[in-house]
Amino acid sequence: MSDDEIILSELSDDELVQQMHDDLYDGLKEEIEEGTTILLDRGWVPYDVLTQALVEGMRIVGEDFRDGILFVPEVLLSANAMKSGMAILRPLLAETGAPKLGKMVIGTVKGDIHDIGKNLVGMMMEGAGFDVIDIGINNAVENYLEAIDEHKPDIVGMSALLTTTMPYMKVVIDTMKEKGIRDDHIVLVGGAPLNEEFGMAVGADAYCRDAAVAVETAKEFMKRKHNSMADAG
Ligand code: B1M
Repeated sequence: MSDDEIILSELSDDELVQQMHDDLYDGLKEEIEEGTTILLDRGWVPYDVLTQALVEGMRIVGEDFRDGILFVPEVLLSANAMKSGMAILRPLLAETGAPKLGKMVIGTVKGDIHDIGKNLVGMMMEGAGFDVIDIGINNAVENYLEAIDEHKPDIVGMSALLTTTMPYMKVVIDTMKEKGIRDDHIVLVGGAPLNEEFGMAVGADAYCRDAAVAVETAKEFMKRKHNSMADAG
């Protein structure tokens, strides 16, 4: 061991979180796993580890990617490190024993391979009591239709991280309309380049800024759905 090697377990919480931002930036998978475990052992709730250590670290990576300081291969390493931290948190976030609230099919749209945000939304939805069917990345409309047909979800979720792929959400929603199934499902959309106005313009039920908002929005729409079913009955 070199003299200047950092022992993660000897850092204070604040120092460790800062170090995890650096380690995520450097794509250090094992260090991210270790940091995640240390914070949990210190009594941090999984959601705080996720948002303060991992998501914030990825935000910093995103800035330097945008500014041309980091490039795809480096960002891929950061993404892999982030995913390994998320893998530790997933069972903790997903198995809360919450009563079943409904079913969601979620996927990233055609042309887009970003999946960290989608995975995070899926994890948080599971934790809130939704069954989540994740159809992965780069989904053509046919994939959504097949999954809808097979799983009969209450909610269809779409993710897009690129300005070039987000318009594809409209293709999916328009096709659902053509097939006469649009109103059978709650359609939620999300991803960094989207906003409320875009969500409305493509015909979604709601735009969700982040995973926590996705959970709250899904719960709210499920409540409305149950109320309208009760009124109809
Ligand atoms: Co990409 N990339 N990338 N990238 N990448 C962005 C999106 C970019 C903003 C970076 C930048 O320039 N600042 C930029 C897009 C610019 C634009 O379109 N305006 C960009 C680009 C340009 C590209 C490539 C074109 C680069 C190239 O090849 N030259 C290429 C495209 C590949 C493709 O998809 N066809 C590309 C590739 C990659 C990697 C493969 C290296 C990697 C992806 C790895 C992976 O996902 N497995 C990657 C990454 C990691 C990023 C950044 C840095 C981080 C994205 C991320 O994971 N964020 C990103 C920069 C940024 O977003 N600021 C960037 C963390 C995650 C937790 O946040 O995904 O926003 P996010 O999810 C949030 C919310 O948005 C929301 O909730 C989530 C959690 O709170 N949400 C939903 C997301 N989906 C939802 C769905 C819902 C609800 C809420 O459904 C109901």
